[in-house]
Amino acid sequence: MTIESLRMPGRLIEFCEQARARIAAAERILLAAHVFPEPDAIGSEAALARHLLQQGRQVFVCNPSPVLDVYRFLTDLSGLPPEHWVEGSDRVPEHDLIILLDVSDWDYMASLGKVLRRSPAPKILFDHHQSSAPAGTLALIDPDASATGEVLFRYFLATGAPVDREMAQALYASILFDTGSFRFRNARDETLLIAAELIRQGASHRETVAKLFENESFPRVELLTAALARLVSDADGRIAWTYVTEEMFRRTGTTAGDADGIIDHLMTIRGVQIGVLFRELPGGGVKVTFRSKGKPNVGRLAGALGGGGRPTAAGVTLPGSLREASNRVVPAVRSLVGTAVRPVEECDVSDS
Ligand SMILES: [Mn+2]
Repeated sequence: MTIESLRMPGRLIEFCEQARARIAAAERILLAAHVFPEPDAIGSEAALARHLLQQGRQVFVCNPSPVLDVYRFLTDLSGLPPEHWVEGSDRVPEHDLIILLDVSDWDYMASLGKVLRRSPAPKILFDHHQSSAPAGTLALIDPDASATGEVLFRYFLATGAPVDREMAQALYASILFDTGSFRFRNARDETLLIAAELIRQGASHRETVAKLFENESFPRVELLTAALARLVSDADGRIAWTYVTEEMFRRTGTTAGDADGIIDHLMTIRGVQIGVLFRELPGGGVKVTFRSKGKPNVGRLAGALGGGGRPTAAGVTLPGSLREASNRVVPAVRSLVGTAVRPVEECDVSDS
């Protein structure tokens, strides 16, 4: 298999033609991703921003929540001045085209989603989640792709767009992050082929690993320590779950996004099929993140709760307290791994 032999389905060719037409007709292009943007979202934004700058477009990136400092190296790759990376829904830059990355659901964009949804500008979407595109969006969704970065690379390949060293670096970070350093099952032969091509184009594997996985701040590790101190082994070891409270964020000087990655530690435990992380959100409500090693479909579970995601990685934001969220979610996870639902009292959380 060579990079030239990557599947080029008819829908990709058709998408590329229409996307190019929409981009050609737009002067000011706005890129946006989901809440708590992580390296797949940010790396995709950076690579696409750079591509659009090379096409002489004016580009802004507007995310629902801030980019964490540890991921700033990705925004630097975009070639955009820092003031072109904005957040929140208060001052959405003027635009005549919106390109959504790594998100197919307005609800997963907090208040920014409400604003962008109402915008009369045409919309394009690149995503890899098992989901359907919002109405009126020209979408390229490949649920088999490991990352949105992989979907974008195919777009660049199909349109003959040059991928420079910075774009390669940003896309490599997308893929490395969303495959868990090629550990998850979404790391297919084509993923590795694309990763190899990105290295050939100048991406550094070692540098990306160091920046993504050997770059924790002390407060983040303190938060991890607090979360692991509350770790619960459930359903005879098939479920591992824990939680982070507002108090833990305050005490360690971290924010909700700093809890990203904690769930990966739960999945390192032998016998665990599903990991669940609850995090209290500053504005109220609880973000619940699910991981599965394969068989139990947490995407369906999250969907039933009003969220979404892939079979092995999904999430939902629930209203109410941590206790209410865990009382609702833990029994549902237990039934997913085939254990009888126990009384809710047993899955209570406490801050003591
Ligand atoms: Mn992704």
